[in-house]
Amino acid sequence: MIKTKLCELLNIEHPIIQGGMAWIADSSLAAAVSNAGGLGIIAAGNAPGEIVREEIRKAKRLTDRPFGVNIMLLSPYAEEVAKIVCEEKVAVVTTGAGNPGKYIEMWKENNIKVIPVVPSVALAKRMERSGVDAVIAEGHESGGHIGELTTMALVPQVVDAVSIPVVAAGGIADGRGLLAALSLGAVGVQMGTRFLVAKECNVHQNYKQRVLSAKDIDTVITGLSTGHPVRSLRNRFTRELLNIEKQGLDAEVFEQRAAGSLKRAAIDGDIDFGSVMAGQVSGLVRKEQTCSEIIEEIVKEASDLYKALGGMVR
Ligand code: TUI
Repeated sequence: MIKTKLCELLNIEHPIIQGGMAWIADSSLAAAVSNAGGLGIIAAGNAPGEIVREEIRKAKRLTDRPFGVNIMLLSPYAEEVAKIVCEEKVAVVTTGAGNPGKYIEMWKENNIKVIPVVPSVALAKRMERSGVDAVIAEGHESGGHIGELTTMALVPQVVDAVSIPVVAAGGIADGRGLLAALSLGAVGVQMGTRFLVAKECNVHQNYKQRVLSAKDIDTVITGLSTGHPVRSLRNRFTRELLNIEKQGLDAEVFEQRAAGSLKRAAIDGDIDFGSVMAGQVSGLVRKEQTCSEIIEEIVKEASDLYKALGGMVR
């Protein structure tokens, strides 16, 4: 057993949050993670509010434990989803890809626990001043939309800069990662890639297999030149995007080419011409397991390792 402030804050058994993966993290995955004692998250992504409401209601039928909704702030529907989580009395909101400042008061008035993803110390401090409950410090190793700093460098700097709990994300997929995160001063971890291959995850089987067979060096970053860097597994689609960037074509051509690409891979299973977003830990993720097996294995690995280290350090 590993008990931290995060377990108390969110009323969960294990200090593990599932990452909010657009087009991937639905009510089935979120409820499975919550039923396994972690915090499951439904990703709103670019979905209209009513679709998200339906997923929230499905999750409530699948679990009586707390779960959360991730709001992707670049979405045209972010504002309506921000209101719907209040109407549906969701326990936790996480945010990504922007500053959620203008919604925080409304969420806190509705007793929602608010945990934004931050890529920097500056945003972590701003979020603390706005009254959030915790922050997720997400490193460059993550899949999807990424910041510049690595988890190893970012997490302890955020821990030193704020007094609220800090969750570590990016490059974490097993018990070693969980224990390392706790050593950096985090109160828990958020993991996306490991849960992407969970049995209860409805992402297309081609996507799962691509992650399961990935090597350490298979991820690549596109979009650095447009200001929206995204990490995904190298394929014909990323080669084409990088070519557009190399030719110095304008951001509009790039965005047009990228639009709909995550859905193409995650729903349609087109892993050649779609965007297979995944973290650098893809090479570490080797088997499809239930969410319960994943969480139990990680917690056991971290606590066994902690005991073994206790014998080594004098
Ligand atoms: O949000 C993510 N990961 C994502 S979102 C996503 S959907 C998407 N698809 C294509 C292009 C863009 C998004 C896929 N993966 N992770 C959390 C995260 N948030 N990473 C970095 C940030 C972040 C960046 C800047 C958070 C706040 C921020 O603030 C800037 C500001 O306005 O101060």
